[in-house]
Amino acid sequence: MTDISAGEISFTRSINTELVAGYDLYISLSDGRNVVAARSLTVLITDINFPPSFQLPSQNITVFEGTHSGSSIFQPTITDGDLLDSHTFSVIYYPPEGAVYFNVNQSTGLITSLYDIDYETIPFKSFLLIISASDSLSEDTTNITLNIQDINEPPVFTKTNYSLTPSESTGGTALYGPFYQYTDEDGDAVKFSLDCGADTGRLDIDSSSGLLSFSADYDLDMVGTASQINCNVTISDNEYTDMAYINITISNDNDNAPVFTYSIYTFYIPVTSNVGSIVGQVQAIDNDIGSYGNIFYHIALTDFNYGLFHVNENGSIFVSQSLTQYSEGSILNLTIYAVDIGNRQASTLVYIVFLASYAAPLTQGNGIQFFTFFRYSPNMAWFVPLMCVLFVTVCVVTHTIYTTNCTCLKRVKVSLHKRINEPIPTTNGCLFTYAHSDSISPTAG
Ligand SMILES: [Ca+2]
Ligand SMILES: [Ca+2]
Ligand SMILES: [Ca+2]
Ligand SMILES: [Ca+2]
Repeated sequence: MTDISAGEISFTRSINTELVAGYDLYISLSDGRNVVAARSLTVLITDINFPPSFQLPSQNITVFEGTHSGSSIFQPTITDGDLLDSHTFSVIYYPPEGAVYFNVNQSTGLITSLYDIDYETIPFKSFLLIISASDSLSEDTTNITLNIQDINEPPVFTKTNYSLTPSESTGGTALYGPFYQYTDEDGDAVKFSLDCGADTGRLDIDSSSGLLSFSADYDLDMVGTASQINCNVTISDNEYTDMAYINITISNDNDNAPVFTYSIYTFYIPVTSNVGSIVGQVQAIDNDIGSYGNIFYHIALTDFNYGLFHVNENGSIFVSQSLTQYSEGSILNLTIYAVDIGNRQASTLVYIVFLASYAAPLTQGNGIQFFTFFRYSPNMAWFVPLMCVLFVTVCVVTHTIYTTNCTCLKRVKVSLHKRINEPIPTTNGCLFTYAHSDSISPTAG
């Protein structure tokens, strides 16, 4: 623009950011009536400022999870024709929370992290940074989008030693544990697997929960069954694994009730058995190892014959009261119980048969007691009367012979004074010869 009266030429605006190297000015002069032809004036502008310029107007940058605080993320590239120009960078964040996590260096434009980047906890997965660079005369901007990239992190046991104390049990029984403590930052579902060495087949593991169960009957009462199993348990997110240790101590359970060797016992004793004498012995077996296998015998209080007998700790039955009120051949019965300390029990029936005469009691219950000739009641029924009949018969015969001989002697004495030297026939055929003396001697007739 010119000053119309003086013809002075001046700037109408700043040429600090002028990018045109020169202008031709065409100047004409007028007195109000005539105008002379215009002359040109060329104005050259020196030392033009070249503005800064980002290489790309926008870029997408991946920021991996796990990037540590202070790490360099991205350096935007800027060009400036004025090689000596320095630039100042500024940034606007979208969302504004980006300022918490990222920084743009004012002098260099370098983007760095201000935080350990954790995909799972960072509230936004993408940030837009509008970065401006200025050489104090001009500026340029670029849009940098930072995308947070998840990475898989390994599952980790936060507790690595576990112990379980299940009782022996049947196959399929859950052990209700262990209650694992582990993390997977990604929230991945982990899979469990188990290695118990030679005992691996004894346990099943639920691959999703890690809970254990017996794969088959686990019976500590079987000889050679271990009461301790040590296992490694592994979790996997399909890429990474971690391991923990399980110590399993199986405790003995009272899983066996006593069982009597025989369901019925029969013992034979005389009614004259003394108090305290043994009747016989019953026996039960409990397959549990340890104290659960200990057996106690007793006769129920409600048993009709309770009080007549008692049973000791090894199953031997004894007479507690006089039994003479019972008749020979009669039978009493008892119910004897075998109980373990867990109150599991069994019972057996005992018949006590009263013999007519004493026979040594059998101390071992063999269930069926085999009879001897004298123990078998029917034998006694005919044997005793037969003996009586034989005895009477012998007595009668002896008596008859004796009395016959005496009769002969009496008759001889009576006739002695009447008949001398005359043979005397006897009723049973005996013949006496009278001698001249007083003596008499019988002869066979
Ligand atoms: Ca993971
Ligand atoms: Ca992750
Ligand atoms: Ca038992
Ligand atoms: Ca047991």
